[in-house]
Amino acid sequence: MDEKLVDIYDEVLQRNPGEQEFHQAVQEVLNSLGPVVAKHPQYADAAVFRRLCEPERQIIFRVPWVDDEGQVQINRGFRVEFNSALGPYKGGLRFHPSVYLGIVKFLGFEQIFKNSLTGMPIGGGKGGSDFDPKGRSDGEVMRFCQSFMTELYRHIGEYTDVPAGDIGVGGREIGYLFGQYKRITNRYESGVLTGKGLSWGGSQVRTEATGYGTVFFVEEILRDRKDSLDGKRVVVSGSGNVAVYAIQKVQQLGGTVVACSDSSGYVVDEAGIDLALLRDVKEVRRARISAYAEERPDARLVEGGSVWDVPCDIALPCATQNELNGKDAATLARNGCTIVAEGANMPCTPEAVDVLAEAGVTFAPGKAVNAGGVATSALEMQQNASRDSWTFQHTEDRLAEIMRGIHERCLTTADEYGSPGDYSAGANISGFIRVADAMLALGVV
Ligand code: NDP
Ligand code: 2IT
Repeated sequence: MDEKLVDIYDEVLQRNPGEQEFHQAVQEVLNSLGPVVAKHPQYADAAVFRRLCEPERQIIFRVPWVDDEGQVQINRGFRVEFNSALGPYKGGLRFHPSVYLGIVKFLGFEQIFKNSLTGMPIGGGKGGSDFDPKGRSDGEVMRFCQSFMTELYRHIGEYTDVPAGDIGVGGREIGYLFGQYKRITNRYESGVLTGKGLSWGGSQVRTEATGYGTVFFVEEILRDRKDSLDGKRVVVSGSGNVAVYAIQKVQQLGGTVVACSDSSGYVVDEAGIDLALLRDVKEVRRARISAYAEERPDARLVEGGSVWDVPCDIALPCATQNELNGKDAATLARNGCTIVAEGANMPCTPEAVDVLAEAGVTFAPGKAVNAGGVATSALEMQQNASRDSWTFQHTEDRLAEIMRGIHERCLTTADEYGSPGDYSAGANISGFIRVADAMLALGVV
């Protein structure tokens, strides 16, 4: 890491004790920015690096609600409004028992650079709660969402902060959140949340966007090698929103997804994942991945172990942070995998990234690969602002064009700053420069 940046990183460690994921995300970005410090002293002079590491605003609140047994439950809610130089804060809400300030800050920090990289007018933020939706009834989820929004509503708005989904937050939760926002404010302010349903202000393709965008990015990597997805063996981790639509797009483009997972284990299905069955198990029944194996005689369920043990040409981690470690990376490389593209946020550990680089496996980071989700959220905001709605085809074409642009920007910037072919350097530097220039223009605020 550049000398000037080492001091900043040390300060981040001191000021944010115990927030391991946040430290990891900051370190990864600062590691890439050495050539920028050398080339553009104006950023350090205006303390842009230090300002970027300190969220503009952090909100932590109590979320009380009553469960189906009549018991009062207490969760903790978060919204970290990280940087608004490029537009209103934008980023998802995560409901998962592991959520604490360090996870929300890592995600909010990543979101600044990801959103910048899309070229769209959106700042970076993230929120969520340690609420665990697993095993909760619709009524419990609704009451939780209503209580969460009863505090959050005062901090958000179409020109202020625009949340969306993430782990544990999909169409059902966005519906309950929007309903409560509308009730409290007495405003049908469509642009306050994205990921809405199609009949009440949502955009075509938003549901599919992160998974589709991930695969569009991989297609671009392959196109550069004069190759395509046709006939490729792909392993996807997770079986949630991002995973399901990544699987669908790989299949549409002629690849075969031979394995996917959830937190209880993974399934191997050499004939290719049956997407209709997977969606029924995960989206309709909200069941465990074992239910898939029970209904597909040729599929094999593995509980424990790592989905990355399954040999593949392309690996798409689409579940959660730090789910692919150095050992997994070595296994993938040994089995002939040539591309690891992050559908999730920071799923590869730093050791995994190093191992992949040494083995010559192409690594594409989440802030570039999964940016199609938030980019399509920005398209949803555009449609809401103009009270328009576009067709599926038009919106998917826009998404594909945005992903091509991000891929191109990563490679051009990596070249320009002396790391040809390094997608991480390209994404971090390109994302940084756009937001840093805006911060310089807006003064010390
Ligand atoms: P979902 O809640 O729809 O699915 C999450 C999937 O990951 C589930 O299969 C879940 O398994 C698994 N998972 C979650 N946490 C863990 C864990 N701690 N250990 C093992 N498996 C886990 O979330 P999304 O698909 O929306 O999000 C997946 C990833 O993609 C996240 O990193 C998210 O930040 C990122 N992302 C999402 C975007 C979006 O538009 N939704 C946009 C950009 C990035 P189980 O059901 O067993 O918990
Ligand atoms: O990590 C992400 O980019 C998301 N969860 C999507 C954010 C959004 O505002 O659509």
